[in-house]
Order: sequence, then C-alpha cells, then structure tokens
Amino acid sequence: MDAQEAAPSAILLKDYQPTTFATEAVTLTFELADGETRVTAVQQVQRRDGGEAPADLVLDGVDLTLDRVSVNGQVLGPNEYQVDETSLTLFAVPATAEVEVVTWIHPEANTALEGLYKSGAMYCTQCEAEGFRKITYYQDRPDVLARFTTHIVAEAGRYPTMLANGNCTADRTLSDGRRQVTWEDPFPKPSYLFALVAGDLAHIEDSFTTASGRRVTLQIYSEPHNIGQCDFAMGALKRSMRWDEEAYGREYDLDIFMIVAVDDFNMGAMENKGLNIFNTAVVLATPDTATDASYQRVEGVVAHEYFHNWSGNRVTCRDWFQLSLKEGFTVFRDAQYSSEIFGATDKRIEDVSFLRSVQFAEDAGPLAHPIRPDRYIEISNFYTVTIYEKGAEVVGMLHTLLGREQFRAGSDLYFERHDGEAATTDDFVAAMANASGRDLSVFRRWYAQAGTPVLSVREAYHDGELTLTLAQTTPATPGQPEKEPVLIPVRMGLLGSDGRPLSLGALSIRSDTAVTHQGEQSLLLELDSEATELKIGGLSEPPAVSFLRGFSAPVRVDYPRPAAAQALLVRHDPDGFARWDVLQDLLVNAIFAAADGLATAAEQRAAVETLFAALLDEAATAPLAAEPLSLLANMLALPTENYLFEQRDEVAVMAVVDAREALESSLGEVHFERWLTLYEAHNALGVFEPTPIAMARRRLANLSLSYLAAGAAALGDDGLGGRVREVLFAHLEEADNLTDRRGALAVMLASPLFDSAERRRRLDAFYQAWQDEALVVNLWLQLQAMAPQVSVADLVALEAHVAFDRLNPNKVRSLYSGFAHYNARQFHRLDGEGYRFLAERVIALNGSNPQLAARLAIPLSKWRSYAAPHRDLMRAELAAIAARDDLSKDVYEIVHKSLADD
Ligand code: B3K
Ligand code: ZN
Repeated sequence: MDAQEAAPSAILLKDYQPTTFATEAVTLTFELADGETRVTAVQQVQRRDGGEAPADLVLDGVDLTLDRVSVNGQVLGPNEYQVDETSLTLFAVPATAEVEVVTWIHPEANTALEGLYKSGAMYCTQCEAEGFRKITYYQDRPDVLARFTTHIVAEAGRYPTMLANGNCTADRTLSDGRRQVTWEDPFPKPSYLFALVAGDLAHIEDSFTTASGRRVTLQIYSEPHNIGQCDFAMGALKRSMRWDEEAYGREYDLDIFMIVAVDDFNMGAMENKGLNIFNTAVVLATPDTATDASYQRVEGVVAHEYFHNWSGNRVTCRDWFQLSLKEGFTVFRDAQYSSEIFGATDKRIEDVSFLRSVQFAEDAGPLAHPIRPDRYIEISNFYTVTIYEKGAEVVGMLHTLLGREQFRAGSDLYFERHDGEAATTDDFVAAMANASGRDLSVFRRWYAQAGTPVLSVREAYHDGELTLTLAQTTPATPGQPEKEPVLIPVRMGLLGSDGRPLSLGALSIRSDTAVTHQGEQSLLLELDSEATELKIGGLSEPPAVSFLRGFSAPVRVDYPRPAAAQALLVRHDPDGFARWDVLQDLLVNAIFAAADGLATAAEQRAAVETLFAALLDEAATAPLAAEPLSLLANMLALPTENYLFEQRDEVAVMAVVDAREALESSLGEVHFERWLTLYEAHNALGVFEPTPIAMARRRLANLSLSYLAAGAAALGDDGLGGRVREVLFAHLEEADNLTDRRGALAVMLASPLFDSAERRRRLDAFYQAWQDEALVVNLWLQLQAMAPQVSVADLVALEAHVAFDRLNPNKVRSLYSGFAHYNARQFHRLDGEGYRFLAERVIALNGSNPQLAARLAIPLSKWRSYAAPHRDLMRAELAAIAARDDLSKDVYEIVHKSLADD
C-alpha cells in the first residue's frame, strides 16, 4: 500500500445530509461470554420523507463479524446486502421495516477502549463518538435518535451487576439457566449515549428529590475495593442536581441515575443517559488517595457529566462538527458551578491559566481549528481544548454580553425549542439572539474562525482625558489566511494613584462602539471592528487602567503600561483576577529578560522581589478566608514553563527554564524568613477537610516549601539547608493527606538539597505504603516522570515496573504525558532522546489504542515554536512516525497536519 493510497479522507461539514431512514426504536440483546459475545440488534426503521418506495439502508460497522441480517423476518441472501470494512448496506429496504442484525464481537481483545470492552473483569462501553459501530451495524451518528431497550444475558452468578440506560424493567432466568436483565430508556437518544456495564461490583446508594417532588435513586458503582472512596462524588452529584434546578431550571428525568467507576478509560468520563461511566481518577476521592486538585476535579467532572443530561442528551448535536454545542456550553456550566463551590476568582485563574498555556498554543499551531470545525479525518482528535475550553469562553462571552437574566432566558428558550432534537451551534446562538433581542451576527464569527485575536491597546493622557486606542487582529491559521474582526467584550475599570477605584459615573465617556456601565466602577466595552477609540474625560490625574477584568474575552493583550501603574494594579485592583494577571505579565517579562540576557534583567527582578515582599506581608495579615488566601497562593506561584513557552516564538528552552528557576531561587533567598513564617502559619491544620479555605492554606504551605528549598540551596548555608530538609521530611511523614505528601516529594525530587539515594529511599517507601492504590501509584509514576533529573533509561525502567501497564491510559498518561508535558529539561534534551522516547511510544500505542497514541503525539506538533536544534529534532521524530504505513487515522491526522507546509 503506498502512502497516497493509505491517506484517509476528510469528512466535511458542507456535505451534511440527514439519513434517508430514521431509526425509531432498537432492541439490543447482548449475550456475554468469554471469547465471544453475540449482539442481536432489532431496529425499527422508517423513511424520513414519508416516501413509500424502498431505499438502501446504510449501517455503520467496524471490526464486526456479521452472523446474519434479516428484514421483516426474512433472512437476506448474499446479493441483498453488501458489507465492507466500515459499513453494511441493505438494498431496497421497505419504507417501514424491522431490521435484525446479529454480530459477533470480542470485548476482551478490545484494547482501543471504544465500543464494548473489558476493564479488569468488568464489561463496559465507551460509544462517543463512534464506538457504537464496534458493537453492531447501526446508523451511528448523533442525529439518529431512537428509543433503546437492552437485554443483557450472561451465565447466572457471573455478573451480579448488569446495567444499561434507563430503568430496569425485568430480571429473569432463561430456560437455559442464564440470567437476563432488561433496561428500557424512554428518552430517544443517539447511539453515542448508549452504555452497558456488567461485572461483580459494589455500590453505594442515596436519593434525590427533584424540585417537582420526584424521588430519584442515585447509585455509584465501583470494584469492591474502591467502594469506600465514592462518598465525596455522591455529595457532588446531589449538589449538582440541585444547582442545575436552581441555576438553569433543569430537572432530572429518569427514576435512577448511576455512575460506574472504571480503571481503563480513554478520557475523564462519559455522560451516557442515566448511566455515566467514569475514569476512577475523576470519581474516587479520599484524603489519602486524592490531592486537592483531584477533589476539585471530581466535583467538576461529576457536575459536568450530570449537566450533560440537558446540554448534550435532551438536546444533542446534529453532527460532530457541532461538538462544542454540548461541550462548550457544559464546560461553561460546570465552571459556573465550581466557582460557587470553590471560589470564583480561583476558578477563573485556574481556567485562564489552562486556556492560555494549552489552548492558545493549539490555536497558534498546526492543529488550530475553529470551535465549530468544518472538516476532520478522525473525530476523536477533535475533543480538544479549543472545542471545550475556547467553546466555554465563547458561551461565557454571551453571558457577559447578555447579562445573567437574558442569558438564562436564552438558555430556557434553547432547551424548550430543541428538547428531544439534534441541534447546531447556530440554533444555540439564535436562541440567545431571540431571547435578548440582540443582533449576534458579528459575534457568530467566533464559531467559524480559528486563532486567538490579539488586542493592542495604547494609552495617552492629555488635560484630564485618557484616550485608549484599541486594535484587533487575528493571525492566519491553517486553511484560514484571512480573518474578520470579532466581537470582543472588554470589562475594565480605573484606579487613582492612591489605589482607589474611580467612580465612572462622574466621568465623560465617549466611544464609537457600545460602552455600558456595570456598577459604578466597571465598564463593558464591545469591540466589533478592527480599531476603535475610547475617551474618558474629567480625570484629575493619569489613572491606572484595569483591563480585561475577569478575562472577559479569550484574546492576547498587547498593552505596554507604565511600571508604576502595573505595581499599583498588582497591589490594589479590586478585581482579583486582574491583580494576578498583571503580576503574571511582570513575572513573564522578568524571566525572559534574564533568559535573553537583557540589561534590564536585574532591575526587573528587583521590582518583582519588592512586589513579593508586599504580597508576603499581605499574606501574613490576610483574614483566614478562602478568597484572599487562594488569590495570594495564585499570585505567589511563578508562571508555568508551558505558559512561558507559549509567550514567544523560537523558544530557547533551557535558557527559559534556567531563568525561571533562578527567579524562584532568588525569591526564596531574599524572602526566606517570610516564606518560613507563611509555611508555619498554614501548615498542619488538624483533621483534613476538602474545603476551599483548607485547600488555600495547603497551597500556601506547599508553595512556601518549594521557595524555602530553592532559597536554602541558593544561600548555600548548610545550617539552613538542614533545617529545610527536616521541615520537608516532617511534612512528608506527618501528612494526613496526599496533597502534602505530593508537595514534599515533588520538592525532594527537584531540590539539590537531596541526593539520589535519599530520593530513591523516599520514593520506595512511598510505593511500599501505597502500592495497592492505583491512583496513588499513578501519581508516583508521574512525579518521577516530571523529576528534572530523570533519564530516559529511568523511564524505561519504570515501564518495566509492575506498577506500569501500557494498556491502561491513566498509567500511560502519568508516565509519558507527565514526561512530555511537565519535564521540559528532559523532554527537550539537546540530544533528542526525549523526543525519540515519546515518538517510539506513539508508534507502540498506535496499534493498541489509536486515540491515546494520537494525544500522546501532540507535544511534538509544537515543533515550530521552539528554537533550533529542538525544532529540527522534534520534526525528525514526527517525520519518522509519518513515514510508517500502518498508522491509525487518529495518529495519521495529527502527524500529517503537524508537518504540513513544511
Ligand atoms: N463526552 C465525553 C467525551 C467523549 C470522548 C470520546 N472520544 C466526556 C465529556 O465531555 O463529558
Ligand atoms: Zn462534556
């Protein structure tokens, strides 16, 4: 097969056509047995256009062994149908017909974890996006909505737990002694929401009474040894159910809602109707097995999947180009929810950090695509930060522009109009436009246009008047050389030189674009053209401009501001997000000044040190409350390496990593006593609680530890070094939770205060203590993969460790992605060994789990943003993958796009 022949073809949005036949109902019978599972699918199909003539019915199917197919009870002969690698075509099917298809499948050999597969001894499914076609021949697309009945048949006693979507309507013994359990889902749904689980599972149970008084049974299932770790998720589920009623008027609709935790899962979780399936990593949580970040993730993902019951299931997507319709909206909803639970500023900073380091990078690289793409080769590659996180930002901008009440009216209208339908992103925007009466035609460009807009801002002050000149451009992205202006909502305010916010009502504000007051101290500016001016008169001095508060639009801002104004904003801006944001900018510039050897580097570092002194003093006197402490914990953390890399073209990796470390050391050194005070004030809080205040305090304590270690090493004082070592040992040994253990271990693995023998001892002891907890062992693998001195040989040794399993995505991500995403020093080694290690793993996984392999390759796709020799070494590895003729569509698409136009 030559490469040309092998090139998979793209699916295009413009080719969308509804199917000829609707599938109204389907009854599935699964006969589960070792080695061979038989699936019988009986489908009621009907021509959509009311026509009476017979027509061909095309069913999707992959990796299936067809046993027989019949139409209206007649088994078809060989010339009445045709099978190929991806479909089964039945010729001349009557306008209304019952189609029965019997297939054989092999779940135990399914390592791709799509369709029906086994995780340990348990059978489970993952059908989104196109997994159902690996179960039976079916019109496997989201705009075919059918009522599902599922019979699960297996040897009695073998699988005490047998679950599917909907309500359980029968449980009986068949004449041959096998057990048959029946589930019926009254809500028509696309096949991607189908789910089945069979195993010997434990469960916890609770209930929830909906606003209209219906009692819903809630169950969480897991393997028996994990069942003690499900209570937190149950609490999160009940909180989410209440919240969706209150915030969006959405009630749950079945009598039962189930979550099943599985170890082997490609993603986080899946919103199958009434039967969510979760990766154990986002459902299990106890103090010893989950970090604070994991607790937050469990809360957020449980909510996210639950919220999909409306935004995704009741109203689903017409086609996969509309994926952001359900994902962007649901991420926005779960972020609103988590903001209420954990604190709005903290959540916003976390989300924006992620967006700016990962999504902006994607949008600036060869894999850039709009939130509503118009072509794909493999849809699994489009579950991206752009579809999810940028999609959520776009929904968030609608919320900002419309305001809370009109946004809610738009959401109500959207659900009312499209309940039970498969909709488009256009439908969503139309509902928002209709409910608010706003013209959203310029806004819609966000859906079709890729790339991150750059907003340039220049300020001038004369005679009591501030003029802001604003201009937007969006850089070209693959396939989109020309861009149009988009509608950018900018929230802003002004501060006087005393640090007080100015009252805007008393000032004269003029602009050729819409400006609205949001309270006394904040404006909302709507930029919808390439350039605009804002004039604010009646000022008594040049103000400090607090710009893009709360990150009101997903744009890059190029706004050179006077240093004094920046320092003032860092200290006094009432918008916590803006304080953090301005400080990030100062830190980024200080690090790059050092990396580039600029003459101003020392001065910039000194300015940062002065600001840190003020922030550390603020921390010492701040009230013991979550909001101020978590903001300070965010502000005192240096920008991540990935965020730094994203800020420049042709990044000289080691110079940046060194400069970042040097800044950490000098901040640790000059403020050593302050860090110690901060550590002592917030460490060891007594009994563990997963509350926002306790989390903020643990963050401050752990952050202090890393500065203390860096500072002690920089000071080169043996006495201080010894003291910090003891503090770290105690932190590790006395911890009653995984956050603190992880914090101490991570510092030990990076700090020169520890030698390799000491590190080994601590790692071994940690493994001994937690070897039975898979999630903790994964964290142990990841910590080692991230350690700055880990060698490729060490990684290979870890692959051979009993704790590793190449078929388990969590373990693969811990080791390989931990290394490629979070270990800049070793991944970007100048001998190219880090890149080769990753590329070889991509090739190894290409056959067993294509989805996972494709994701693993993504760090290499960014080769153009690094300086030589990195870029050439990375490209060579991509080329080596691309040269193979056995690539899955998933990996093919990523590597070929990454190399395009080269
Ligand atoms: N909808 C699923 C993602 C499925 C991914 C399939 N490759 C999880 C979520 O976004 O809620
Ligand atoms: Zn989702």
